[in-house]
Amino acid sequence: MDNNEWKPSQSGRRKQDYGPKVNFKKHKLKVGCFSGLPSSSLLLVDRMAQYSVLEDFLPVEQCNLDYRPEHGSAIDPHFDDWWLWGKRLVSINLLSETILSMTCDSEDFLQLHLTEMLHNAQQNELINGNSESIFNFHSDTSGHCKGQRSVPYNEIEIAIHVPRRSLIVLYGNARYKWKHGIYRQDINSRRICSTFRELSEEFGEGGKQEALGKELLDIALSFKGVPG
Ligand SMILES: O=C(O)CCC(=O)C(=O)O
Repeated sequence: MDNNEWKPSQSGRRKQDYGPKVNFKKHKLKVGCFSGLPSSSLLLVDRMAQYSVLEDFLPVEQCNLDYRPEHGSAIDPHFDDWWLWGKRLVSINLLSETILSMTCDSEDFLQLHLTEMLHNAQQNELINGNSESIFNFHSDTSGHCKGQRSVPYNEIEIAIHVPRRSLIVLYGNARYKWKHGIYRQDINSRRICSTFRELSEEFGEGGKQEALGKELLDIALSFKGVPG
């Protein structure tokens, strides 16, 4: 990757983009000078298909992001575009580990159920008497102690440890309900992330823009790309 140019991006990141030309605000998409994903990704994309969740995953875009602690690199919590990109976002995490932070703006409540481990911790706290109870305890009809707590989604942050050289797929609620982001304090040394994106249904079989979708896929999967 370092043999190709890195372009400055937002929040202290640099990027290399292999993908079509897009105007997200106007919902306009064209081939532009897109020449395909890079040849180095052929093996990666092949390997992805070995996982059932990615069996039919056909990316039309690869975006490489370069994060460095000395540049304060980060990415604010966000959703990836819903009009253009499809149901799965696939990222490969390179050079160093990080934490992917997931947050949700919903004012609904999530019902948390006490696990055995939390139960034990709670018992310790009760015995030592040094912490306030965070769960409401009650006994069910069989006399077992149960703990539950309702928490607004917007007060929850899920920290996902992302090891070096791992692949993560965001789909379902992780794609459409929860935002994802990376805080600058979670970049401890240079980190590169390659994100692969597929097209949405509008560009698939039977969709309004099927022909453009097919043209883009043919280019992407020729693996002859140079960064745009
Ligand atoms: O660096 C990452 O793991 C996340 C990248 C990301 O969220 C994006 O490119 O939209």
